[in-house]
Amino acid sequence: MQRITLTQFLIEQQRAGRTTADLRLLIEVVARAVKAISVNVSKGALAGVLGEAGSDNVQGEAQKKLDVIANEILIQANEWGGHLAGMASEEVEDIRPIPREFPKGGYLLLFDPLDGSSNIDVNISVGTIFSVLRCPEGCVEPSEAEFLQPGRDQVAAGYALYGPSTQLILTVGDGVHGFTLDREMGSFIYTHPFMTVPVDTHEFAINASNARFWEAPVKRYVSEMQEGKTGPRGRDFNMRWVASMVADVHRILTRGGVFMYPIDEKCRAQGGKLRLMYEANPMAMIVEQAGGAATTGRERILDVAPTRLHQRVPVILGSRNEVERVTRYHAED
Ligand code: FBP
Repeated sequence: MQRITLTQFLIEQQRAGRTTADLRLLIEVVARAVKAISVNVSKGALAGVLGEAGSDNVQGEAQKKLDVIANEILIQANEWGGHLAGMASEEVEDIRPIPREFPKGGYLLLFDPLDGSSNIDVNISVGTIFSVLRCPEGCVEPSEAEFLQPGRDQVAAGYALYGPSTQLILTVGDGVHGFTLDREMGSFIYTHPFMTVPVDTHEFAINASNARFWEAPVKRYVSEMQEGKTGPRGRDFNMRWVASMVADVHRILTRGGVFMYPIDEKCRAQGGKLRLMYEANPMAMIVEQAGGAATTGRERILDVAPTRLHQRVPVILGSRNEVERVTRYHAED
């Protein structure tokens, strides 16, 4: 089979009118940054990049050295790129304007530079998640308000998975496509066309150590699966939890499943655990584009009206029939 690179794929998308030249070039800049992050992640202790950075991020979480390195790599690459009006990062409190010395573009980029930070020092897969929005017409100096657009207005979303191989998973609104980094060529090769999430599954992912804090609908849903054949579901289920959202979602894109980080008594005050703008929204767009579903338990994630840049939301996503079932349990509650 002829090997197609990410560049060739994106040019084909542009020729078919499914993306603009600027969006294509923006995605290429993000892909280049991902390659540089992949090199740092894979070097680990050899490059002295493991462990704490000695600083906290806007969420009050201790930053890992790789959180800071990945954040800097993405910011430097994209502020120079010329396709953005502004950026927002999990690691930075306010939006990041494009410095005056660089040309500006019509897009807004939001990202979680290194997802799954708790797994970095134990050599388990981590990732980068990104979301692309249009900057409102006529706005040259966007403020936080311009970024607060519902997820359904994303023009592109993707994630990189730094695992045994480095992969880039992408949607520009025409299905979900996967690329694998060929380290010798230094190029992403098109390896997973039109990824789809099976509508049914026997696998669920949730941090079960929070069970005592869950709301009744989630307790009901999970206990029915744990009862397996002997319970109302009449079949057995298996559980997986990597604690890197990117790795858990990638497994679901590859073989199905349902991922849950629901609201519970532990995270209710902050509205949830995962961040809407650069974790939930991009993953929800990808999962929906792959035929799956994504809700907060009560609302479609892509319809949530954002109110703050770093707001958190409950997340339930994956195989459509399971997401619809647990969402129905919330409605029945
Ligand atoms: P960050 O690492 O970007 O802060 O992401 C949050 C996250 O690590 C997700 O990737 C993952 O799904 C979740 O938190 C794990 O939570 P927990 O530690 O409760 O299992």
